[in-house]
Amino acid sequence: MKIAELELRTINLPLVRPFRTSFGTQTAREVLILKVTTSDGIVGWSECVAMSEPLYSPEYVAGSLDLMRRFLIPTLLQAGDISAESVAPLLAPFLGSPMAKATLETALLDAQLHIEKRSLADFLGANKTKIPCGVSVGIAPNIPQLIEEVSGYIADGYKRIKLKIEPGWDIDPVAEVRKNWPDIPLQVDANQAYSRSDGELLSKLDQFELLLIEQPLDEHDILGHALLAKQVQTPICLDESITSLRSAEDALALKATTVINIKPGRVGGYLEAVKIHDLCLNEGIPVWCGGMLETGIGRAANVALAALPGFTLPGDTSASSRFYHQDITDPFVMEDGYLVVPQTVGIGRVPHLEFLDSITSHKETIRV
Ligand code: NPG
Repeated sequence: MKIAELELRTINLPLVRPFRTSFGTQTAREVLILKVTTSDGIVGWSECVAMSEPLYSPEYVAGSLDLMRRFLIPTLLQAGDISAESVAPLLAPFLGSPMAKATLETALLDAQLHIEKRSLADFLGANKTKIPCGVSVGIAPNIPQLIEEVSGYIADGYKRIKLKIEPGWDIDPVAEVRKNWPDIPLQVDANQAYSRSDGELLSKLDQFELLLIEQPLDEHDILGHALLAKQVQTPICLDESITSLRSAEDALALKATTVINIKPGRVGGYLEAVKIHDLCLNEGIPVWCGGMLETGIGRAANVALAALPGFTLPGDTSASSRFYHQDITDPFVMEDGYLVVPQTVGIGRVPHLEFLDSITSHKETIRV
């Protein structure tokens, strides 16, 4: 496959409600969208999960754009005839930036699967046609508002609730949600907000029979997570710390994690995500698919990944309406707590161009 044209654009989508985490509050999502056209006129789409600011990871939208246009895209163009599988090795000399690299690999994979007339779900090895959905609930202004928000999601049919926590917003909100819904699968996500000395505090969460505590400590503190895992009974799940197959192997070997959140953008793409899935499946480690407020483009690909056999826990693969009044693609609509896995060619969704244009703040085209 030869690239003929790349179109990079940034869009802005308002969120249905503010989303507060320990690293900040989002009220809108700025997204970098990539369209690749091959020399045969085949099109592939992807989105970059980097946020506007480097608060969750070092990557951010303007930085990803710069990196892609300055280094990554020229390297792929210089390579000539390429496949999705050749993207990661070609871009390996450029350090870091898994999200930008994943964006290029995914758009090329979408195009490649259109050429092969194959769905992403089939290509990745999915064995399910629908997947159970979880929902991630931001830090609320107070407990009554949290309960009201969670009630809405339970009424919608979500099968698992994830509560964002931080110091000062942990034991009490979790206790209250557990009291209201004694049987709902429940987990918490700290986004690195705690420190090694918080073991005793976090062990107070054990009484609520949570599925897991996600990323309590700094992403680089693998030893700290291993020590914490001995102090708390609730399984520890790593998110930010897992940036590659190698880091997953290390964290498992060091017993720093017994569950893994796989986010394709964070690990450099869907091909690396499948390798982590395969490792975990072999080792009996449950995995689930994380989310980063994706539009229908990224969501479609995540839903395909979440249909692989090792994804035994519901992911942050919510309906489009969890975050957006209007998605840029046909929306993902939940039925009885499930989303249907796209079975059409490629990632299975294309943007609605008129709407996409109406929310585009920047667009540039690179022609070969
Ligand atoms: O369902 O898309 C979703 C959001 C799930 O909580 C969620 N994502 O830390 O996992 C996270 C968090 C996140 C959001 C991370 C935005 C980075 C950016």
